[in-house]
Amino acid sequence: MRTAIVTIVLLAVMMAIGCVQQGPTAQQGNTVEITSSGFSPQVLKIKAGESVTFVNKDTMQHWPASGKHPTHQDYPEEGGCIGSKFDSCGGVKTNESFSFTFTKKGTWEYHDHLNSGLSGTIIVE
Ligand SMILES: [Cu+2]
Repeated sequence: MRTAIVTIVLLAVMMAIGCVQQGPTAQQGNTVEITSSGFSPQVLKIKAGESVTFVNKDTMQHWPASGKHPTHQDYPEEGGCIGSKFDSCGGVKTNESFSFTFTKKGTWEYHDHLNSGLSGTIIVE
């Protein structure tokens, strides 16, 4: 009985430590905010396999998509709606977000398809 309790407590402690260690990486949160002045940060460096969440903090809709306008094929993965798979496939509304997982290494420029003057870069290492 006592051994069982000790085992359970040990397991709980190990799980807690596991969570603490995983926390910073799991919740590192590669986030790009979109405001009326554009994407922030302008350049974001991540590792292959990580995802980036684009959060719209503006009152207008924004459409993150691979550069370059109008072909949108810089990011070399097929899919999406206007060229590359790196494409929110529509305007992201206020306080909504779009997440994309980057598996290809490289320097990827993207833009707001609804306002092609706004752009940013994701560097995947
Ligand atoms: Cu475009």
